[in-house]
Formats: sequence, C-alpha cells, structure tokens
Amino acid sequence: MPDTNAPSGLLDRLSAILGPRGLLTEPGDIAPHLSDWRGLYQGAAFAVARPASTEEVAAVVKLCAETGTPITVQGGNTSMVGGAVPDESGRHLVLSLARLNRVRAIDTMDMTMTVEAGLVLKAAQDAAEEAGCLFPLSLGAEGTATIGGVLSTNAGGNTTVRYGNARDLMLGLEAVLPDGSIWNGLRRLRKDNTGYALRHLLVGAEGTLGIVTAAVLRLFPRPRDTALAFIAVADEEAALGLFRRFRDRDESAVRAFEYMSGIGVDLAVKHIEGVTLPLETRADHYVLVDLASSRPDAGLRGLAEDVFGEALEAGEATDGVIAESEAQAKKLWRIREEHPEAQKREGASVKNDVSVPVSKVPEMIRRCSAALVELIPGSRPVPFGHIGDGNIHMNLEQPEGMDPAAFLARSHDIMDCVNAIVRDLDGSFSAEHGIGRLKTDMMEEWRGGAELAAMRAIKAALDPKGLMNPGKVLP
Ligand code: 2HG
Ligand code: ZN
Repeated sequence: MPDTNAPSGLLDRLSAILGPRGLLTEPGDIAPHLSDWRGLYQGAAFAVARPASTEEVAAVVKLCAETGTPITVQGGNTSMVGGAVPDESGRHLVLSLARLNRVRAIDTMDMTMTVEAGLVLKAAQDAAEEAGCLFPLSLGAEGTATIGGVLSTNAGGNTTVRYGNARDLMLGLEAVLPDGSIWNGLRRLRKDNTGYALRHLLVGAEGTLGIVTAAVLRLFPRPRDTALAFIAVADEEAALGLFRRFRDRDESAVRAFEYMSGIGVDLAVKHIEGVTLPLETRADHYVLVDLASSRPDAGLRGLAEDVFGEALEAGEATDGVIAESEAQAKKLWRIREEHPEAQKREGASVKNDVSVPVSKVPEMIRRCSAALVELIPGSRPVPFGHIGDGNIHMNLEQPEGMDPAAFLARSHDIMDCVNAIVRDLDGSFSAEHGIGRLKTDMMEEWRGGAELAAMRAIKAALDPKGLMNPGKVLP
C-alpha cells in the first residue's frame, strides 16, 4: 500500500489490525470524514480507521503512540465547533467509532444501559424504550450523534432542565487511554467515591485525553402522561415568568422549556416543508413547554391549561395551543428543532452557544440583540434555545442581500460582541457545543490562569506526546 502522509509502513500495520472493512484509504471514502456539518472546516487525513472492538481501538492507539501519529476521534461528526474533523496537514488518522455500536446490556432493576461509543443516540433512546424505560438525553442531531460524542462533549440538549447534561446521565466508562491501555470503568454504581473521578475527566474532554469506547448510562421510568404547549409570550421576561409558573406548580413535570424568537419561527415556516405557525397571528416571542410524568394520572394537560390561563390573565401569554395528539406534539416540536436548518437555508449565520444564569437570560438576549445590530446594521439576531437552563443560541443571521463570505469574515467580531456581554452577566462562551477547534482561542481569556494551567498539566500527564485530537480544546 502507498504510504502517503502516513509514517512508513503504518497503513499495512493498521490494515493487519483492522482488516479490509476497518480501514478506509480511498479519497472518496475518506471525504465525508474531513468536513463538518456547518462547512467551517475542510481537513485532510491519510486514512480512516473503523475499529469494531475496544481491543482494536487499543491496538490502533498503541500503534499511533509508537509512531507519533496524531488521531482525530470521530463519532457522528455533528460537532458545531469543528470538534471532530482533522486539521489540514494530512498527518492525522481519523478514528471513527461507527462500528463500535452495540448495546451490551440493559438492567431494568439497576436502571442502567451499557452501550458502545458508536451507538447513535436515537438508537440508545429506542433500546431504552424497548426495555420499557427512558434514556432522556435529547437533541436535534440525535439521529446521527453518537453516545461517545455526546459524552465527550458533555452534550446538553433539550432536557437538561430536568435530567441534567450527558455527564449527569453517565455512571461508568470504558476508554482507551493515549498509551493504548484499556481502562474498564464500566461500573453501574450510584455511589463510588474512589479517588479522582476519571470518568468525569473524560466526559467533556472532546477526545483529548483518551477515547471513550463504552459507557454505563442511567435510565428512568418512561413517561405515562405528557402534555405539550406552544405559547406566544409578551417578551423575554414573560417567557421566564411562564417557566417559573410551571416550575413552581410541578418542577418534576417540566421535561423541556424552550424559547423561540419571532424571526426564528418565521424562518422555520419559510424554509421547512410542513412547518406552519399553529397560531392565528405572529408574535415576537414564543415558548415550547414539554411536560412529562411517569404517573399515568398526573393530569398534565389540566396543568398546562391552568397555567396557560393564569399567564393569559397576567398578560404574560398572549396566545397559545396545547397539542391534541402525539402527532401534533411532534409537529410543534419540529418548529423548534428545525431552527438550525432554517437558519442555514436563509444564508450565512454565526452561532453563539452561550449560557447565563437563568435569571439573566432576558437581559442577555436584549443586550446582545441590540449590540449585534449596531455592529452589523441589517443583521438579524435569532436567539432561541434552552431558556429553562439558561442556554440560549444567540445566533446572528446575515443581512438580506449581503455577501455571505463578507458576513462570515466578521464571525470573530460577532462572537466577541456576544461574549463581552455574556461575560458581564457571569455566563459562559460555550454552553453545550464544546470548544472543538472554533473556540480554542477563547480559552486563554476565559479559563486562563490556574484553571487552564491545571488542564494543561492533566493533558501533559495523560497524553505527553499530544496525539489525541490535537488542535482541539486547548489553545
Ligand atoms: C439546538 O439546540 C442545537 O438546536 C443547535 O444546539 C443550535 O444551531 C444552533 O445554534
Ligand atoms: Zn442547543
């Protein structure tokens, strides 16, 4: 085999470990692994390894450690921050976990599920459902994103308000460390205070400290009563006020509480087939309230009607609809879930995945929107997202008619503009999408000093050769 950018003889040795199905070297086969969904990066790699077992992952990593070969780890390649694509050098091996996708075990007494890293999130949800349980992590990319990816980025998504982030849904991990050793930490314990929590170090490390190969996930009782409301609200404060009303009435029932701006919904209606406004008149602000309980007699529809009525009376809500069926609930969710796709179709947009304390969300949205329009006249702020946990996608759509490339050239100004306000409000410049490649240059300013020094020390201790996902997370 020709050794392009690979160290001499490496491809043959990889091929011996992985077999013909496990190694891609043809440019056409490799291509889909080199660019990201947003189209921000176009990388290069000499091959894509597709191991089918943890032992094969370990053998590949060992060989890379021996030959000084950088590895880019890839799950479903749905990163919003270029976290899963290699750089342009062509020296990287892409290691895809796609074939490591088995459900190893489900235990409905322990309420755990042991699954491999390449299992698609939706498949994990389905497996839990088949066992009569719920795996609650839910996000737009769930049909493609994998368990290894959502853990490595500590993904949040729509249900953080109720179930926490990916980290909170994980009890144990199996991983291949940068020297090629296999760490089996697949413990399904609710209590396990035994030194440093290595599992929590790997969650959110974006593959820079090792490769997650399997995990023990927490399961929950499946919902037996649900209700979904799409409500137009007076303004950002009213959106938060409504959240408070639901939370105060029954905190455990709120499975998701999402905010959408008028323009975000307009774009979804404009660009996405089958998405329509379920209300008679357009509003500037909407929320989607998703209620669920494992109690069949929870009376959630009644609760939704009561709280909606109270909010109407108080002038917080101006209009709304409560889903009459599962099909209608799905349709209402689509208005929210199609936001990213609709923004993409409208033109160039810059994403700002930020979080602030929940109480400060209205101020953040208002200040950022005003500052962005001042920065780029005619640009269109499209804030939307997980208001119940303080994570808003403070995105900016290009002005109509502007050259997309000229708009994208301002990306860093746009992000800086939002970040300055978010910082003033004690927030974070990356809420749920991670750092990847896009935000490494923000780490010094936001996490510099003792925190970044400790991160660097950890990286140097576990991955002294710097071969695991180089160029990601750390500046
Ligand atoms: C979502 O909440 C995702 O839909 C994507 O986190 C957000 O496109 C975005 O900015
Ligand atoms: Zn999101």
